[in-house]
Amino acid sequence: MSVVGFDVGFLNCYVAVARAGGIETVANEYSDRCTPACVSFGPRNRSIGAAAKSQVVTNCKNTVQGFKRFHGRAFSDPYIQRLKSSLVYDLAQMPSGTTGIKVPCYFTDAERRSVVDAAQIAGLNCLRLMNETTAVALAYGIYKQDLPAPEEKPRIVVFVDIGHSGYQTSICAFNKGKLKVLATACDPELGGKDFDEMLVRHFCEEFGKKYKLDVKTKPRALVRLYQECEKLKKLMSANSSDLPLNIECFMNDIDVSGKLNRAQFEEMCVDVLARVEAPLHSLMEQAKLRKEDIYAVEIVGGASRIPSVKERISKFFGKELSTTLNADEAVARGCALQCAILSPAFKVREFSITDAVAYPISLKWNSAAEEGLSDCEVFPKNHAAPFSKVLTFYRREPFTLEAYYNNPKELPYPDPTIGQFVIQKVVPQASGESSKVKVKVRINIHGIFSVSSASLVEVQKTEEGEEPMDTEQQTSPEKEEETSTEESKTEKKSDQPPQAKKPKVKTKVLELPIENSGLCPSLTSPGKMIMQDKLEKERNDAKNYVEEYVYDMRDKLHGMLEKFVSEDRDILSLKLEDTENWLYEDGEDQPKQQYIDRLAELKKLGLPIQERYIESEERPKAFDEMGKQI
Ligand code: ATP
Ligand code: MG
Ligand code: K
Repeated sequence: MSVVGFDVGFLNCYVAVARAGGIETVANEYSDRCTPACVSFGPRNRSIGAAAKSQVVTNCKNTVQGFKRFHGRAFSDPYIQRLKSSLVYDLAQMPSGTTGIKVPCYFTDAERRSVVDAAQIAGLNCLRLMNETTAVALAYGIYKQDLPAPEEKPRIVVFVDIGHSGYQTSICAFNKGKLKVLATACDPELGGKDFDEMLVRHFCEEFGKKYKLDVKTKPRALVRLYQECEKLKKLMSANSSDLPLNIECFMNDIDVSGKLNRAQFEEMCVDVLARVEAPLHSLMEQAKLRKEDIYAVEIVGGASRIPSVKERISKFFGKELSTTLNADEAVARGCALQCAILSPAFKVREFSITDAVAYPISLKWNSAAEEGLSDCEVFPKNHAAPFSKVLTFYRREPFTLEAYYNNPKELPYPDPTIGQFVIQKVVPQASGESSKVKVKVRINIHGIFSVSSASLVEVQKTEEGEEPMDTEQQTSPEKEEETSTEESKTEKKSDQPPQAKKPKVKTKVLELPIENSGLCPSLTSPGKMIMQDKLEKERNDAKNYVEEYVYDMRDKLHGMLEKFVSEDRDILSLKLEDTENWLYEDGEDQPKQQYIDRLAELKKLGLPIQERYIESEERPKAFDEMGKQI
């Protein structure tokens, strides 16, 4: 058994595996530790990673990159609409209203569910879906030997991850054996891509003037320009002098060239750079800490290498940044560490992680007491997660709880709905009074919200003298808390008989079914694509068998089988040649069965020859055997 941590980035993916000796970032089939987050849909099958990336230019319409931010988004989402124009491939609206990428598509559902589903489809058991900066925090903390003792003042560290598409920060408190995320802040639309965008815009303009080229009209040229600009951006991180950008046969057979230096680059990126500070401000404000309280600021993510980005962050905190973690691999390594901790197969130092709720969650419901809606914030911002809470309602009939993000302004999505949960089979008490209904809401280890269970407490009058029985059990390993909803409190006052006259009662707990609705539907038939890839492989294999047989048999006809061919030699030779030609012409691209049939035809001719050969080989041996027996 092995446990693996994945960092699925917008641009790049990293995979780290826990081994006996520690965490190791693994290389892909090209011996590269970084795998492009890229899928290319060919006419018959998919290629993934580096193989797909190599088709970005040739198969640009069907090669998808940067899909990380599309998971679970509605097609009408302004983010999608804004991005649409800058993408080379086409986006489409799925029947469910979510965003599909126009190639065989399989993305729907809200992000986390979608990722957990995707992992399951890939045959992986997702132990924990982690926030990137939390994974980084774990990778930082677990090896530190000098963390303050549990009762001491915690060590405060800020983590900053700037990738290709997004910028996230968190502030964490460390003590020996544990970390707690105090606050998080992000700009989900600030990353390396924005710097690329500025460069592309600049060169489009320049080439427009200099060569009269309208680059935006040619997707292929645009894709190449993006690639070159990204390279230039990286070079500028290490060099401040003038650097060239040359592309041969760029458009209309024209070679283009330009140059740029870091100072010019920074000037054209002032607006982008200005956005670096806002999340840092928010972070400090939420955590209610002073800059002096911070022990270190750790930066990771590819775009954290841009000198002017580093400068801004460093200036904000008034301290040198620390880069003790591997900027590219820290997320994957942190995830692998978490898996190793969670897996019984590994002995790892215990390290407890308390994450923070990024977006506050509320429930609303139809009030039984008054007309109208009531609501309650169940998980405020920065509330510890994972976590369960039990809410108490007094009801006579089934009711619906609607979960939603209550601060849509800070949400990266325009739709704040999480889902509706119908608590079914609620009935009044035998006495006609409302029943006490306990509803458990939770944020699980993946950060996914749900109304996870509901139960009705049935009150039964008991024989005199019998003790009331406490049937409530806490089984959840997660932190749990019990609260009453406002409504239940008021009902409690009016509905319940005065304490003094309280008869001896026995309670029985009935589990109630919950129906989810409004949650995005699960992923659609990716099995079909896995099937397609499998069939394509089988088809290729069948073709290869024919080819192999042709070459093998031709060799043998001139070698070991030579003595055993008679008039059938010419027929077979002809047939082999014929098949070879067919393979390069009409037979290049045929259904699997065609290859199987061809091979069978060849074998029908070849087999008698091979049999004669085997017989002649076996005969002397058989004589030997007989001789021995006599
Ligand atoms: P995200 O975290 O946003 O989903 P990601 O994890 O795929 O994206 P990273 O691999 O962390 O992103 O970073 C990729 C970005 O970093 C790209 O924009 C890349 O051009 C940029 N980058 C990498 N190295 C450098 C460098 N030396 N200088 C400037 N930018 C760099
Ligand atoms: Mg990343
Ligand atoms: K373990």
